[in-house]
Amino acid sequence: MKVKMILPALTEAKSPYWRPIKYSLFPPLGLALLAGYLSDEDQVVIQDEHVERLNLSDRPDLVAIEAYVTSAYRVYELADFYRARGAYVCLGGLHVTTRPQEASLHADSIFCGPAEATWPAFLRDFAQGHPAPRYQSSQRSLANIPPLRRDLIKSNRYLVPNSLVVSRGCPHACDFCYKESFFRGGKPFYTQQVDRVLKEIDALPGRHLFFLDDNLFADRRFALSLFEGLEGMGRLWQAAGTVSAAQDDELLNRAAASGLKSLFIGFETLNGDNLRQQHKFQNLGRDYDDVVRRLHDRGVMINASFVFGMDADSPSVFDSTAEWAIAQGIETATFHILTPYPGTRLHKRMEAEGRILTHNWNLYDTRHCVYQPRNMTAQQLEDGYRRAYDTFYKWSSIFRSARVKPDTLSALRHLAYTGGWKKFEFVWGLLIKTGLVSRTRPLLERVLAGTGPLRRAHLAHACRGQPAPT
Ligand code: B12
Repeated sequence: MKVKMILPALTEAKSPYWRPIKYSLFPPLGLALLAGYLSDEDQVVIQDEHVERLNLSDRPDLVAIEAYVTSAYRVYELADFYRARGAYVCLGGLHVTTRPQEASLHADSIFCGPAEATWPAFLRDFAQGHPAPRYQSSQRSLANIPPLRRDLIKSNRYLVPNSLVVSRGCPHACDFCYKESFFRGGKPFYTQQVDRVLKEIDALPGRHLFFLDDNLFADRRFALSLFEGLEGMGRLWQAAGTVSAAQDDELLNRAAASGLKSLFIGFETLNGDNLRQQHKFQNLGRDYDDVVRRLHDRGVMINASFVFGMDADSPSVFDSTAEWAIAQGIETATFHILTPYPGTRLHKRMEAEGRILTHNWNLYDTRHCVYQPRNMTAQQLEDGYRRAYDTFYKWSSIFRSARVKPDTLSALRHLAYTGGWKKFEFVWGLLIKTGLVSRTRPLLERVLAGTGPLRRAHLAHACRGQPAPT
């Protein structure tokens, strides 16, 4: 059987928000996992529209498409196209789970929730000629998943092909998060076995790893045992965690010792009323300055995530948040406009209050305001969001931030990492177009590790003014 798996892209390349490097980071792991359930006789292709033009002249028997909220219309367009060509079309992923009726108009079968149990069930039904129109996940386990079909990923098109997901979900339940609806009807958080994860890591080339888990630190025992296993493997890794994990000395020390170099943290807001309203209790009362200090003291860079537009935000929130992040020496920041994703408690509340301004899913990309904010206009929110980005990433801010670092090596690493990520868009664009993006991986590893030219410059700086060794 010919099987085609597609990760469609969110918007047309003309969009002012299209950053080639952002979309050339990670391969579609969900699809590579689902491909692992197919038989050896099947001919399988995975295409990711973020990094390649789709081949639409093929005639697959079975098409599996992943839908995020922002790619929904493109997903439906592709699904209709392949159904018209006679293929059997399956749709799954986050948006399908939250809008099953909408998705089922374009699919032969839809899949709600994680598909580790439902996809193999469907494959059996399909082989027997009686597939169901809808599969709803209820069993949740990663114990018997097949190895990811990394051989189907065109790894030279990604900066970080060594990305992994070793858990699903998160034990917390914040109002704005997709998790609530996606994991409904089963366990909301579960992990792989550590031994399996370490085996998978062992087979990955290079040094760099990126864990895409929502919260790698959520199960303390699992995390400690993973970090213990990673120690001595010579890896450099990045992941996402919470402020509470950063305040857990043992966890953080172990993570740093095993190669943690940069952590994505959902600070979300500097305002406690906002945290309470969104039920993000795990951040309440935490000293954010202390979180930053602890990570920086251990040489861990920070990607701080903030959400603008919660009900306690006023128009001053943009400047004060960006200013805090710069003054703290935070390396990269991701700002978002609060987005009531369908299926979330936030969406329900906004709908009940009559505050949803549009159901155009293209705009649910955290860069547009799709609801009526409480203390400002939608325009003020969008303008302020862009201003926060401009302020945070202007060269003077980057230098100011680098200056608060305790030593020259960290300051140089800050300049290289932040500048490299945001200030050379045209170079990234060129590297991606010419297929050379994967060649920059060794450079990324050096920046993360603080070795090579960075260490030499640091030593030169440290030795300046001292008598030459005799
Ligand atoms: C990596 C990532 C990206 C990467 C690339 C995505 C990729 N290569 O897969 C990049 C950087 C490009 C990206 C971009 C964006 N992302 Co993103 N991303 C993620 C992240 C962190 C991990 C995805 C992942 O690998 N998950 C692990 C795999 C195993 O799970 P999975 O993909 O969901 O697949 C499982 C099931 O969904 C199901 N399944 C999925 N598809 C299908 C299809 C079929 C047929 C079947 C049977 C089953 C099935 O089976 C899999 C196994 O259970 C998630 C958060 C998360 N934890 O999922 C956010 C997330 C998916 N992103 C999100 C968003 C908002 C965006 C952006 C809009 C951000 C932006 N402003 O640009 C864009 C939109 C991209 C688009 N195409 O529309 C949201 C989506 C919200 C929503 N309701 O749709 C998430 C959930 C983050 C969040 N917490 O809000 N993203």
